[in-house]
Amino acid sequence: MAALCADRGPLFKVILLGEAGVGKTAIFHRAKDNTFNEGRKSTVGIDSFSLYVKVGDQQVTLGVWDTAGVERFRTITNNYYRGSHAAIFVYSMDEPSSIHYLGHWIRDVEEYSPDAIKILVGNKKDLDGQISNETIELFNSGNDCKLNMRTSAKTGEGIQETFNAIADLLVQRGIDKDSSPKGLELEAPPPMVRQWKNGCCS
Ligand SMILES: Nc1nc2c(ncn2[C@@H]2O[C@H](COP(=O)(O)OP(=O)(O)O)[C@@H](O)[C@H]2O)c(=O)[nH]1
Ligand SMILES: [Mg+2]
Repeated sequence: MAALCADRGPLFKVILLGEAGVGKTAIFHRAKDNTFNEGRKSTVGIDSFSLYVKVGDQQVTLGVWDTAGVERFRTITNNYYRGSHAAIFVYSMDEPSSIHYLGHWIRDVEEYSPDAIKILVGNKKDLDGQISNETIELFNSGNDCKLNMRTSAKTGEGIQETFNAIADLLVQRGIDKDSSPKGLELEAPPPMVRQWKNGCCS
């Protein structure tokens, strides 16, 4: 069962993965405080925040984690994966190699967090797409991804929909499933910064 946060429903750990430069941190900040900062310096370290989402009558908390740059050094720790309920695999719509490199993180998730739901996200939708739908579909079905989304952290398109859909999937899968988060995510998510409810941001 997912951990219960007082009044915030079950807590699900959601991790962002993908090559450096695809926009993980930009997605993180767009979801966290609705900002996009083109010149943001990449800081090294792991960062997280709590996102409150309503699925019908069910309040859930997504503890969202960003690698915050450590993927550059291939030093993502097992703790980052451990206990995650969903993994968002981000590639960049304008960089074909970025979808192929996702195989590396898919394998790590399958090894360290085999129960995590896999989500495929093509970011930088605002730029010219260079990856065919066939390639995306093939990757999606070949890796058993449950959602295949396109986002732009720059414009905000698709970000809220992605996290709402992840919350939907996690609730559907059954919040009483024996997949309680352990370790880091229980210590870390800071106080609430954002609440999305029935499709509205507040
Ligand atoms: N045009 C565009 N640029 C983006 C988007 N998301 C991120 N970027 C830019 O891509 C670069 C890498 O983003 P970042 O979030 O640091 O990627 P990360 O290494 O995966 O965390 C930065 O210059 C961002 O401003 C997007 O949706 N559209
Ligand atoms: Mg980053």
